Amino acid sequence: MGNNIRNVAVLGHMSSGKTTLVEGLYALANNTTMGSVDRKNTISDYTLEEQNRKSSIKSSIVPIKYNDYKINLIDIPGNDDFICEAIQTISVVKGAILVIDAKKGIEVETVKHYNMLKRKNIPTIIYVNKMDSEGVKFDEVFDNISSVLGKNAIPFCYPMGHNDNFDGFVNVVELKGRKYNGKTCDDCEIYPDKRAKVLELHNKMIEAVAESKEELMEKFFMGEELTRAEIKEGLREGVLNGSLIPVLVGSATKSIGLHTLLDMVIDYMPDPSDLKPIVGETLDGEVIERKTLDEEPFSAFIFKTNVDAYSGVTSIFKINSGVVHQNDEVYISDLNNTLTLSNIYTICGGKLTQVSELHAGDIGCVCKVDGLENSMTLSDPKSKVVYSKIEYPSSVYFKALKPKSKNDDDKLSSVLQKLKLEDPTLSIVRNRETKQLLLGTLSLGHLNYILERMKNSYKLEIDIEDYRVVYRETITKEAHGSGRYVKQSGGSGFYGVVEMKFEPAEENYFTEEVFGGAVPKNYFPAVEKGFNEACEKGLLKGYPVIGVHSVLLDGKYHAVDSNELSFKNASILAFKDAYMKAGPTILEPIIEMTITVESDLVGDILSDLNQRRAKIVGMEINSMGQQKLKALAPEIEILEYVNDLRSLTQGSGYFNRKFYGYEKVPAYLIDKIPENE
Ligand SMILES: Nc1nc2c(ncn2[C@@H]2O[C@H](COP(=O)(O)OP(=O)(O)OP(=O)(O)O)[C@@H](O)[C@H]2O)c(=O)[nH]1
Ligand SMILES: [Mg+2]
Repeated sequence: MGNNIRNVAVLGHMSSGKTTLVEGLYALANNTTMGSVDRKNTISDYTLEEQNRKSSIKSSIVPIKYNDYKINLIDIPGNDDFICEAIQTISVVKGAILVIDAKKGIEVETVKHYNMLKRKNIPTIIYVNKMDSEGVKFDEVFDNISSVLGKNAIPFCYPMGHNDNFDGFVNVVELKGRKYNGKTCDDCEIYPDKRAKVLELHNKMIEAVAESKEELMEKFFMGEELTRAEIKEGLREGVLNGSLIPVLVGSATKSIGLHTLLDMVIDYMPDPSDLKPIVGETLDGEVIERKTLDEEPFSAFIFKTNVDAYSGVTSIFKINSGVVHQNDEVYISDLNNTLTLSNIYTICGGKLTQVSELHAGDIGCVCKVDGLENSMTLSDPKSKVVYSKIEYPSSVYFKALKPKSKNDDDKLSSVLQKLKLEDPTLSIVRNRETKQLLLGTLSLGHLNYILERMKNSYKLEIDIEDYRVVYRETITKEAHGSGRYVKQSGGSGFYGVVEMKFEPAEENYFTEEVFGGAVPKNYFPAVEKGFNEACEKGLLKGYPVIGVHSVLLDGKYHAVDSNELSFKNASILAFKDAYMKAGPTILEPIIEMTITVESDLVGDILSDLNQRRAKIVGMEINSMGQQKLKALAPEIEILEYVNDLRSLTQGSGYFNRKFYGYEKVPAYLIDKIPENE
């Protein structure tokens, strides 16, 4: 069974027609009527939020049977806010269809998805969709593809149609015409006006195949014809090793080019015998390989999780090796435990079907199994293995969340934890200083989706507000202070007197230079405690104070009335006495950003960063020819940066952020900094 399974991701820019294409392929395979995104009845876009937007948010698995093959199509959202879905799917598939809108050509997300596929060496077929749209000129679209994605792209199909009307195409490999009959396509003659062009493309293709192998090259130059089997084998090798990218044409809404696409998926996408074994580790960290064959011990990788308010958590896995049966016990190293999979399912859009077993290479899922999370490996307890985890981009857009109803605080935390199971790019931070609950997302659009989801599925209404940047205070020069905490009016009293010095340092710390026991040793910890307490709230704006070395120089004590509290309070008073003399100032958090943009946009990006008081600390070109800038920027200046960067780069630029440290706020801005509440 394993050899007859293909897992194929369907990627491409928003609105290029991926969901429609998957819908068309499903209808063709099952001989049913296809649903439509606009009528909100597709298999893939089954959630309320997707139907509201008429655009995919979650990737959907849509298995189809075609000839003797099972093809698990995975429809990916084109929207970059949900890039997590593409990352997860690309981590398990071994083939991809990249959909391009013929009217628009290559768009930002086409390039992003293409680069992701290239990095993982995933064989790819390009499907130029919407060829039925008015005014489409395929030759121009093709030039655009070759100039942006490279010369590897080769037309395996060429459109036909009189008077610019697209009504079919030629399979350039087989030199067969396919004509649309109003419902589907039938074989036909190649239109006379296309013959010369198609032959030229066919011959170029043969030449490319001949060049790939010496024996074929000889045959070619001897004037012998290559056999169909040799041509196909040559093309197949080229597609598998990434040196060829077949370009097909069609229309998903009219079901043009779909049979040919499926045939090519089967002919040119790798079957498990083409694949290198999947590399994992034993529990001792030794490298171990698993072939995607039923005979191997069972292992599977959870690449995706769906959370539903009613049906709970669905953990979706790809079986990397072996077979799994209902009630099998599996080992999970993250839990250091075994679990029994009482029920296993296949999944199609939002629908699960219970099955008794699942085979190597297939995709399946389990429901409501506590403890399972994305990136966990399930394996045969007698043959344990662990696969490496998926890496995600980190959140770059933070907002503070506040439930509209006060009673919903606990609910909010638990719903966020659930949504994070589904989407690991979210981050949830409770800031102890500001008491705000922060949600980190990839963008405003991503945040809005999460809010909509909370409202629709969990009846949770949330207000958002900017998060408060957490400033610090420090001193810039040395100053002395005295503290005297003395109360001696009857009963047991207080007596603590200290002389202290405060000076700028890397971090807060305390030392003493007391001479001759002026302050007994046993009170030093109390003085230090007082210093630490005083640092919790600076006198300038009430922010914590960092970077101060305090030195206890001298003092006085009383044999009866002195105690720890007296010295602690005296120390606080000394700090207060010295603070304003020590040139106090405000420090702001600095974020280190790594920004990746197309090289021609660097000028705009730099001038924008300049206005944000950012310092550029590194610039390099990455392997894709893009500029990678490293910048240090005040956090307050980049709260909305992700949205601004997207508009400056039409969506092609992206960045990562991490906390770098604190730096002094320029004097002219200190007044604008709010008092700490
Ligand atoms: N004319 C024409 N329109 C199409 C074709 N394929 C899709 N569309 C339309 O294009 C729009 C977007 O189609 P979708 O299938 O939702 O596109 P998608 O790539 O899944 O978009 P996202 O999920 O947002 O990434 C819909 O209105 C479709 O009806 C086609 O072949 N021809
Ligand atoms: Mg879609």
